[in-house]
Amino acid sequence: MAMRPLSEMVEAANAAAPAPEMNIAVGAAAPQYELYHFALSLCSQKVRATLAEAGVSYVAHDVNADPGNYHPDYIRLRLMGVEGRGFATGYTGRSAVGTEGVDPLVVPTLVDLSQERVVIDSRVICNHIAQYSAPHLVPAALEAAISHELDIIDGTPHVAMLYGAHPEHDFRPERIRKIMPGMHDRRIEKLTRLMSETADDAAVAAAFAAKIEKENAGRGFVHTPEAMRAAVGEMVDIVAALDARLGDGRGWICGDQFTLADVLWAVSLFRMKWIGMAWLWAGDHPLNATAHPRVAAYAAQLFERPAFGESVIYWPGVPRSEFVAEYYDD
Ligand SMILES: N[C@@H](CCC(=O)N[C@@H](CS)C(=O)NCC(=O)O)C(=O)O
Repeated sequence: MAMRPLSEMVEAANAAAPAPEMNIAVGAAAPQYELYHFALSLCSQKVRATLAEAGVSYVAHDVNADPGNYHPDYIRLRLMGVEGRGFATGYTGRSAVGTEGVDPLVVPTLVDLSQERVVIDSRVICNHIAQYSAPHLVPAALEAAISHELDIIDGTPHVAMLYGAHPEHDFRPERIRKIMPGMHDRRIEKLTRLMSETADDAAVAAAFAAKIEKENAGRGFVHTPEAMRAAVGEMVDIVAALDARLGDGRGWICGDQFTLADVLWAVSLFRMKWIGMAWLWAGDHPLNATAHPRVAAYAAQLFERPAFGESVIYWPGVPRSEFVAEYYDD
């Protein structure tokens, strides 16, 4: 089959956005990128925060108003960014492409309009933005240190924290505790229906099949108490180790310069707070007794950044949780 031009595929994906009233043009200049994202998605937040720190103009399309509800035109566009990497079919509670594979039915997806290129995976996307729009976020001398931090952030089991409960202490926001039971089953049902409707496109059908396999594995993971306990234990260790690295009095995580690693730590730490895990650094909790004041101070400094506020905390459609109520007046 002849390849359609990218501009046509972008147009089709844009027309398929389920909530066009949530399309947002950011910045006054001509857009450099089109971003397909979801307000609450952690990986989307990483990209929006990087774009905000880079100060570039782009158009954001919220494609995932109803998780599991992916339009074939969005999937076709995303598949152009896969570049031979294998699909993720297992589940470890994290979403790093490097270790898990590519999930063809997720956000974020970035289109670089001048390069006519589709870029997927938040880590690759953020590096792409920094390389072409904000080189100060990845200074050459700090490249290895930044990459090490990105490995840690990407390997943090945030997905497990959202979809699964610790068997003894479900610390998550009330609304999350209410909606998550049965979520994997509902998604599998919806995905199976969508797959049957797109059986004539083998590439899209293969994407649905991989996603269904991954959702099945996810259901198994969150219902395995030892897996959930271990994932929470990993979170505790990650924050303790972050506190230790901050121990030499450095201003930012890679030294005295604010970098991409700080942008992404901001998103990761805010998610921990949002989900009800600020005790990871406050301590005095049945799952973590130890306070980590350096992480507390680092997080506070990151959350105050205007670019972070506009792209994450106050981005339209980001639901509030009782654990971040202090950021909102009403
Ligand atoms: N490694 C990918 C992972 C993407 C990913 O897992 N996205 C999640 C949100 S952070 C998602 O879209 N979940 C919704 C779904 O599975 O339908 C990235 O960083 O972009």
